[in-house]
Amino acid sequence: MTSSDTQPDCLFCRIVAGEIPATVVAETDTTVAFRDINPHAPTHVLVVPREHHQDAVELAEQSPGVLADLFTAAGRIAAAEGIAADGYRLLFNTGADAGQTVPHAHLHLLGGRPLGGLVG
Ligand code: IU
Repeated sequence: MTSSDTQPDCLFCRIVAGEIPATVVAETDTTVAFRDINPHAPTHVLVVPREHHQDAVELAEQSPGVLADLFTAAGRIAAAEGIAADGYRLLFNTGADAGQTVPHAHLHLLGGRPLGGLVG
């Protein structure tokens, strides 16, 4: 699958379109951010591009400015959540072995507790 504006059978495209409910915490012209339904930290927000791209690398190749927008949005959300000073984690799972379950690029913003080191 390559990119397009939306994919009708994509869960996150449908959240972006407002067809599936989500707890949206921030929106921009290019991004939507909503709380993860299975949070791994007190703050666990997914920041997604409105455009459909299957993963972060495809997003970087096809819309690098939108990739940057995801990070800018995440930083603003971290500040709004009150976790910017203590720190937070930003990560993309890319592909099956990384545990990517939704093939629409999404930046995880995690914080609100010490997160420890990365584990496999
Ligand atoms: P992953 O990087 O593809 O593993 O992350 C997908 C995330 O999407 C995961 O943390 C789910 O809990 C989350 N999620 C969601 O927030 N809302 C949903 O309807 C579904 C998954 I399905």
